[in-house]
Amino acid sequence: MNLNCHNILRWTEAQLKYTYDVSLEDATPQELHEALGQAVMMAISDNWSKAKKTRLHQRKAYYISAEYLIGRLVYSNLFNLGILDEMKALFAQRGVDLAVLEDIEDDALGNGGLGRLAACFLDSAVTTNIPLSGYGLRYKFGLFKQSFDANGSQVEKADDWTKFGDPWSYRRYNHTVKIRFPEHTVLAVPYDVPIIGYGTNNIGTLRLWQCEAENELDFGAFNDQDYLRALDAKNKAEDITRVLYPNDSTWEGKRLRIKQQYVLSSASLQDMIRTYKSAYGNDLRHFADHYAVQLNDTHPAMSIPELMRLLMEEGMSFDDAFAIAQKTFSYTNHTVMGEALEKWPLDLMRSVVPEIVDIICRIDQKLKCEHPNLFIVKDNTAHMANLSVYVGSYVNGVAEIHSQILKDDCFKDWYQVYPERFQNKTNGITPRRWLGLCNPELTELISEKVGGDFLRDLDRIGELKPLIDDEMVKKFNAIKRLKKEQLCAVVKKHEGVELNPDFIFDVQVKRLHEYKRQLLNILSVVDIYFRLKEGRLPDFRPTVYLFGAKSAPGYARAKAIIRYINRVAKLINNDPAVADKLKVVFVQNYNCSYAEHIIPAADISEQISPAGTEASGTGNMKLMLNGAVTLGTLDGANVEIAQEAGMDNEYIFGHTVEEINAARPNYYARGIYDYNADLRRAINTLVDGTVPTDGDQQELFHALLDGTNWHKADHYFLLLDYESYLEAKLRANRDYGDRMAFGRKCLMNVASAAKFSSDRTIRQYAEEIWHIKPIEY
Ligand code: 26W
Repeated sequence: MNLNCHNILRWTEAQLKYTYDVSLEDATPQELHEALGQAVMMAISDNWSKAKKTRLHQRKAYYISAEYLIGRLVYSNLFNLGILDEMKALFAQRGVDLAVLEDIEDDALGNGGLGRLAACFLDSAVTTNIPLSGYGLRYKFGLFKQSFDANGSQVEKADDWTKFGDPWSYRRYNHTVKIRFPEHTVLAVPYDVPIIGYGTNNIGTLRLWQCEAENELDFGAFNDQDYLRALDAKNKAEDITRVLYPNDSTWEGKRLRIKQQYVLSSASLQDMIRTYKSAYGNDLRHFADHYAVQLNDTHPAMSIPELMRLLMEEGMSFDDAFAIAQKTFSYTNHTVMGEALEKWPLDLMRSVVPEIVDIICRIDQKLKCEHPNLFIVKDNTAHMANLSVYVGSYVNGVAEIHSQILKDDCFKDWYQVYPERFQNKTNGITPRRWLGLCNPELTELISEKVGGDFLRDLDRIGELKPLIDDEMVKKFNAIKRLKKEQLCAVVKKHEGVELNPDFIFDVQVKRLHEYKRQLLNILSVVDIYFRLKEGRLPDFRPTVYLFGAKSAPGYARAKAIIRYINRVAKLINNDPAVADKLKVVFVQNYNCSYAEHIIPAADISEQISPAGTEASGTGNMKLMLNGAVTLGTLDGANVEIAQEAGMDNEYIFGHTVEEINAARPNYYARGIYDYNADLRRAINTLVDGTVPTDGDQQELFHALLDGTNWHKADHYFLLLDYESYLEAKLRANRDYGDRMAFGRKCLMNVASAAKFSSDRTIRQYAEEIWHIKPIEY
């Protein structure tokens, strides 16, 4: 794109003048962000409308997702436009350091992996010119902001992300649609976010729906001085998109959640039908010839009956509507955790979306006629995953091992009837944000070697492999050291903790969940701490263990784990005996922007879920691309990471899926506890007072060793994998001592990361699921 940076600077100044009456020099970071955002929106507007016109008559795909974890847009947009450095220089000439925009908060309309994947997919689709648009919800409050109190407990605060405005979207009131519920009709108002591709004129669209009332004020009530009732309709409508549900992988059958899901589904389908009619006329029988729709997990699965409802409303028969829906939709599964699968009680659902329930029941009857052993409705409960497999073209998992588990376990009966529907699409990440933007130093080093613009074609990064020599390893190590220094400054600023950039940076950043086993990590750190004090680890290389994670606010055990890690950190960081060897830091409010600082600085990437639990993981890919070695199990995409980089370049440990399944029936965690004295000492700190607690770690202790009524002891096999975990962790620590050999492993990871570009993933969706081709712009 040919953008004039001087114009953008001038427009920014003009915006500042007439919206805030401030000069460039005096503007706050928020004012500058607003104005610069608006200037960039102006600069891209022609290309955006051209791209929309070009797409209108092409077969295209829609991604429907309840979550988009976009992160901060200002730097990535300038980066993708190819003007980040020039704009920085121009502003610098005027005495303004664009680094002040680090204060701008993220767009955090997602919880974790599933939402971040959706954001990476949009970036990749636009960059590769694949016609894909996104639909989502514009929550007033995104994922909560996290801090820790003096006890080390998580405290949540509302994320009012638009309080200073939102320069990166346009409100398109003229495309507002109505959503009908038995007790009220609400408006869904679209906000369009441009998705700016890298090295292309193409610009995509993410359309986010916001609920509003038809009539904001009841004047009758107002006249009666009943001001609360006067605003009743407004509040009830706005409640629907008020807040992102902060649960990551635990399912809750809440009324408001059904409403959210229905608004997302109905608004998006109505909008598609409007677009379809404007391009192809009123005959909807060819809907599926022109559009494919991808369901990001089952959160938007009501789209299936909703499309059928809309088609039948236009006079189509049930069978014809069914056939079109089946051709239109495909479904991606993102988890095998039973507690995450959406199962709506029919009565609850009927009270919110009665017509949708009727259609689901008809679909279920049809299914049971064809295949009496399969079901969508059972015990008066609708199983949304089954609905999505039945009324869809394809279902896919997100890493090879996960897709296999779907066929063997979760959807075994379905796989027998519809084997041709099951696919795999291994996840990916956008190399623009996760290398180009967050690690320009490493990007430059790679560019010098392989030349050209490898960020558009990550396959080329593989050309590094034969070029890795001592000189390159030295340069890589120097860059890693620089990224650690930069991270140290950020951690100092946000946590008040001083870290040493000469330490090994061992990193576990992801949502807090028992299955992700942050507790296993910290128990090994406690064990290492004791051993160091006993002089049993003479060659131990100084290491900082860095954690970043949010817990669902209602997830008591996850919160107890956060408290425990924070208290261990306090104990260790205040013990002068290990001050030059060991540090533990749990950063607050881990989010996209924090990740962009942490990931480039990491040496060791902790990916330690028991095999068969993490569907894929994508943080593992980001860390690999930035040259960290994986300390991980054979789970999710770790399997493919080790395949690509070679087992010798990772630290793989623990039981395989098969071994865990074999161990499960007779698993006895206490036997390992009794046998392994070092592990026992570490686990005992949950209850023996070595680590100050207020009794709330007692429950963790019992869950590990005794179990509860509903779970067997140590449900996630921490004790089973402990020995091989510690062995691998200490081996990595020892290997780090040979700086050249270790740096070579790191570089082999960088050079082997091509497969994990989301450009590759999105091309596979386009070819193998949506059957669409890139467009010329
Ligand atoms: C309804 C409650 C709920 C909320 C979120 C259920 C399930 C989810 C998501 C499916 C959880 C999620 O984010 N899954 C992650 O998806 C990533 C992208 O595919 C994978 O890399 C992670 O392994 C998976 O945990």
